[in-house]
Amino acid sequence: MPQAAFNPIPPILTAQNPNWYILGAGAIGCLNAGRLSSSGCNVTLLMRKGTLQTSLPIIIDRDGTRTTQRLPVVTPDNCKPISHLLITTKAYDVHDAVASIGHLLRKNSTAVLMVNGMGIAEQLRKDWPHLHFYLSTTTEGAYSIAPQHIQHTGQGETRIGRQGQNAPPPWFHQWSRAIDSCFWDDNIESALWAKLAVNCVINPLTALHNCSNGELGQRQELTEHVATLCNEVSNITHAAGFEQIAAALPQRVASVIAGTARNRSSMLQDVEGGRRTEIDYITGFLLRVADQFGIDAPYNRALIQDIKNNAH
Ligand code: KPL
Repeated sequence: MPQAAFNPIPPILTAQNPNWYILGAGAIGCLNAGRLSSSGCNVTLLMRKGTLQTSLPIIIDRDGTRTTQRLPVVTPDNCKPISHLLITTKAYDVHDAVASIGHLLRKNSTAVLMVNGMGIAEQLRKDWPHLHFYLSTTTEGAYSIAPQHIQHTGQGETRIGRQGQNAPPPWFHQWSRAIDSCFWDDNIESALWAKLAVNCVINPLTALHNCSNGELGQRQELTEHVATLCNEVSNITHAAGFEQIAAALPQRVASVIAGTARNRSSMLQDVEGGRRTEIDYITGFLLRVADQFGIDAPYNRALIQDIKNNAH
């Protein structure tokens, strides 16, 4: 495979170009660590206590080309104070992972949360009220082949925002240069909900029926499940105040199914890999909102139970 190697000279730290610590070196963490680093950002991987390596190669395969970059590694025991953090762990690991580095975070440290599902930011804001949290959602296609070795399967879009902040912070300029299709979104809650609604339909169905995203649009018994689920998710979405997202949901789901037809959803990959799924932060979050509005959601309730019975 053709190789492209990057060995950037460490850049000077400024408010526009701070040192980014990556918490969660899975597919999305490595993809963004690699891109930020190759565009000249200082990037350090934050690994678990006990990690002995002081640097690790990040390998990204894309369209038959391999890019390898060696990035510095620190652990919570030997890390300097953190001013800028990117969180890319599994949803259910976020809280403990942040707690493990809590002593390194400073008043007003910046943390970008790029995690599947919803409901995590509220908890983080409660427990670390002094941090500046930014929320992010991405449609990048990437999966891990081995630790820190990822396959980048599809160019997606990354949106970042912070409630009540219209203009991006100084560091965002560097991100928009480093990451293709990376946008500042002054309505990030809507972007997160739009992604959540799609994930509520595609992820549990593909995980339960062990099928690719595309099969949801092809097999008749599955297209019926998709329609029923879209209807229920759309009602809850409407009640939560996202009327446009609710109205467009069936078309949006159909277009994601077509656009990612050969993908296996992240939830199906978790089930196949014997890992815990993120269902509590996807369907589970949706059901908590349904309860607030007194909406019956029998189909979603059955799905979450099936996933927990069969896959956890
Ligand atoms: O986000 C996804 C996921 O798998 O988690 C979709 C959009 C369904 C693509 O597979």
